[in-house]
Formats: sequence, C-alpha cells, structure tokens
Amino acid sequence: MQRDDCLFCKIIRGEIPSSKVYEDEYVYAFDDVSPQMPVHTLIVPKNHYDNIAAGIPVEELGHLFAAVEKVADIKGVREQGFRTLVNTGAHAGQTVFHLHVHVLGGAPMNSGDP
Ligand code: IU
Repeated sequence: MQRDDCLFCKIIRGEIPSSKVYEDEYVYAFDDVSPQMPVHTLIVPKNHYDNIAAGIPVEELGHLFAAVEKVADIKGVREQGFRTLVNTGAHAGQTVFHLHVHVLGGAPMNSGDP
C-alpha cells in the first residue's frame, strides 16, 4: 500500500522525478538528491512503512536488504566496501517517513561520516 501524500511514494509512482538505480517487484532505488558521499543511493520498499519499526513483514524486509547487494554492484562499490544506514525516528534524525536504506560509498569513510 502506498500513501498519496508521501514523497517517496510519489517517487515510486513516477510523480516526482528521480535518478533510478534499480527496481524490482518489491523495491525502488534512486540516488539521494543531496549525496553525502560519491555514492549515495536510497532503497525503499514499494509498500509504505514509516520506518523499520512500523511493522514491515519479514519477507518484504528480506527483499529490501537483498537489494543492497544489487545496488552495490550497479554503483560499483561492492569490492571496495560501502555503508548501509537506516534512520528510525526523531533521535536518529529521520527526515523522510517512508522506510529507506542508505547505501553510501565511493571513498573511505571515518567514524564521523554519515
Ligand atoms: P533520513 O534517513 O530520513 O535522514 O534521510 C532522508 C534522505 O532523503 C536524505 O538523505 C535526503 O537527502 C533524501 N531526500 C531525497 O533524496 N529526495 C528528496 O526529495 C528529499 C530527501 I525532501
């Protein structure tokens, strides 16, 4: 299920343009509009969940994280390594309330990096 008023649901539906990286039956991946690293891609489930603590079924969660490997391949960061990040709620600084996995890489990262 998607939401009419959700930014990432609109991106999935193509109502807002995005730089698509990967898509399958369960997920949509696109480059972050404000990249924090040379590679910064977001992977979102096509169904709307506010975050990872909002009841996503384990099967959909599996598809979401299976897409990480595909995105890492497509973006060419699989061999060097990359960071995956999921912000949940206010204390983590989540700003868009549609579950998303950040895939960050393309340069060495320090502990203070995103
Ligand atoms: P966060 O985990 O909720 O903090 O991350 C939200 C991300 O969504 C953040 O990196 C933004 O740059 C990104 N983003 C985007 O790619 N396109 C948009 O239109 C908006 C935010 I608003």
